[in-house]
Amino acid sequence: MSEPVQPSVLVIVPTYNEAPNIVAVTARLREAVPYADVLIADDNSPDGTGDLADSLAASDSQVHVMHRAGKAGLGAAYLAGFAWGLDRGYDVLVEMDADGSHRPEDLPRLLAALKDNGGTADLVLGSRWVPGGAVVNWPATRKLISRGGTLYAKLALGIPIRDATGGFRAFRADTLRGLDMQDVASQGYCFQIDLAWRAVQRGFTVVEVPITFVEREHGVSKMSRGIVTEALWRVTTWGVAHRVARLRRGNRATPTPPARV
Ligand SMILES: Nc1nc2c(ncn2[C@@H]2O[C@H](COP(=O)(O)OP(=O)(O)OP(=O)(O)O)[C@@H](O)[C@H]2O)c(=O)[nH]1
Ligand SMILES: [Mg+2]
Repeated sequence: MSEPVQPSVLVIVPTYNEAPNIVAVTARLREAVPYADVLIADDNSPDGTGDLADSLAASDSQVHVMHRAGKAGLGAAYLAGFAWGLDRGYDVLVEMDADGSHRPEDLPRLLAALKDNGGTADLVLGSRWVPGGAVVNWPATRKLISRGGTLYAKLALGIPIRDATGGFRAFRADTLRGLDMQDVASQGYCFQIDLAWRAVQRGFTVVEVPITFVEREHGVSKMSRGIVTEALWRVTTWGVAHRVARLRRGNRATPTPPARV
């Protein structure tokens, strides 16, 4: 029997002011999964991240750089990165932060869970909140926001996912094509919830693989109150719309049962 063909993988790393991190994280990534290509999607970082990315690309043909005009949010950078990768025919597209929170050394386990590699998943989520998952160096408030955010998404949308806001993920190209992303407007954490929710709604198999998330050591977080508010607002809106649609469908399909006394 012939050996299975290795899928082509593109790891998209969005950056905004990640000069202290981008060189080391790219080196770790190239070592952890040497056959994967890397696309650094930089939003014209004032700290020179884009120049560092260019120098990495100059010495490594598997590293690519997308220079974007200015800070437009994580979601927009990923959408542009996905389009770049799908145009070039990659089989698998990966999301990974540049700040070291997502350990490149965990990526082989994420990739192994995909259908392309004999696993079952159309989409793999690196998960902090499944057995074996962990968070290192997070204050209690961050844990609360992350767990609370996922719990809220679970209750509002009914998605069976333990870590809906994480951003270390591997998508099959077919999965991404099936998500109808042209109307995705979400930006921060909400972008991650949005994509996971679309995948579940469309019947894709979503698998969570435990990861250890390490709080950034260098640089500044882009987390803001606005990002949390956006997630709360959008998830609530989707949850209400989803329930209304279900009620309408239910009312059409089955007659109302007689009231029990
Ligand atoms: N291209 C681009 N990348 C961004 C933007 N905002 C954040 N990023 C990148 O997205 C990744 C995640 O952002 P972080 O600032 O680490 O946000 P976070 O992980 O939610 O927050 P921390 O846990 O505090 O690090 C990092 O690689 C950032 O550089 C943006 O507007 N444009
Ligand atoms: Mg981070």
